[in-house]
Amino acid sequence: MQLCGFCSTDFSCLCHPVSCKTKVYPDDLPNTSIVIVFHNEAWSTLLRTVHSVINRSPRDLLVEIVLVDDASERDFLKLKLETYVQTLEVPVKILRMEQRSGLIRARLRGAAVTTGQVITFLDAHCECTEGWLEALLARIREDRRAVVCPIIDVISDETFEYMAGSDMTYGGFNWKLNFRWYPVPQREMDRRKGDRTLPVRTPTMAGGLFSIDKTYFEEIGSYDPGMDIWGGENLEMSFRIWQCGGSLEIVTCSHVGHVFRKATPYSFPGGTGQVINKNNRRLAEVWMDEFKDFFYIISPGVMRVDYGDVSSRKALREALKCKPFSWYLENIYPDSQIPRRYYSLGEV
Ligand code: LR7
Ligand code: MN
Repeated sequence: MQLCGFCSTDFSCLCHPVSCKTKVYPDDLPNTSIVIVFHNEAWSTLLRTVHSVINRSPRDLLVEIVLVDDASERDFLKLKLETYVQTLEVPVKILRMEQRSGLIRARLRGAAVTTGQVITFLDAHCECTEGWLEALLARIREDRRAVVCPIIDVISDETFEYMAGSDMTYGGFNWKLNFRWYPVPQREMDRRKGDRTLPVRTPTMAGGLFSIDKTYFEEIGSYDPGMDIWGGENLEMSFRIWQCGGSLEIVTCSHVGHVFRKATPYSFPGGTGQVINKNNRRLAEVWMDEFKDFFYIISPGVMRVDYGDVSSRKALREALKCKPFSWYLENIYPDSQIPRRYYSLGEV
């Protein structure tokens, strides 16, 4: 049952399943560092993110906030930002990439300096709600190999108003390797015996907002540092977590808002298509086995893109003794549009 209380300014009264509000979490939750990477972010949205983290997280669970500036060109993100964060009651570290590297390598840099037990990644234009953090950390306390995402609520990019997201969608992808939201299938409702406060096992994540045990993040191969700028890292990590023995979940009692923008506000050095295709090829080559052919047939142009050297990622897969992609499709994403068994590919 859902209870959608009346509310005006207090974000704790979003549309939660009733028992999220009455949940009691253990006293000994792991603590976390927050990593936020940004390139040319607006002052207001960046600070809305930082202040909501500080105001809506229990102080003892919050070790620090790590801001990684991916070579922004806006003046106010330099000295002005450094001076401002010194006034905050939580330690804030600011790191600067020497050159534009993209969100993947910027997150790796941020993660490397964290000292918390858990790393929590956020985009630079978010708003955390009351209780967001406890729910995520409690699940990691139960199982350090659970990688957990909040429900992502929608912040309008025109009015900046806050709208609750749904607990009935989860992450998938299509043959072009685009991340997409799909309805949570019946099997997942059955597994949770109708209790919508239990985490939803999701085949993929959107990528920007999640918590992961720090040592597990390192063990499971953090990120592919060969990926540039934007895109693909979310599917790469999703496949890797599932295929290598972890689980990826949406914790429905945790809500974080995100500004969904209609257009990308920054440039893609090298060209948007080129960058995304390269990242996608890297993940297809390493994780998708023969199923990569579906991607190549749907997007033949991708074959011309040079994806560099993936031997160290293949070695990682070997070392972690990860399962094949067919296992993932059968067990984690049986509702995928990709046929799990086929005789031949191509046109008749
Ligand atoms: O070159 C760059 N350097 C950066 O530091 C490009 C981006 N960034 C920063 C940027 O300032 C932002 O803070 O990286 C963060 C993410 O970039 P966005 O906000 O432009 O990405 P997005 O919200 O459009 O895209 C989603 O998919 C991305 C794929 O690479 C990342 O995983 C994003 O984190 C991810 N965002 C979310 O999951 C929020 C929910 C959106 C959905 C669905
Ligand atoms: Mn974003």
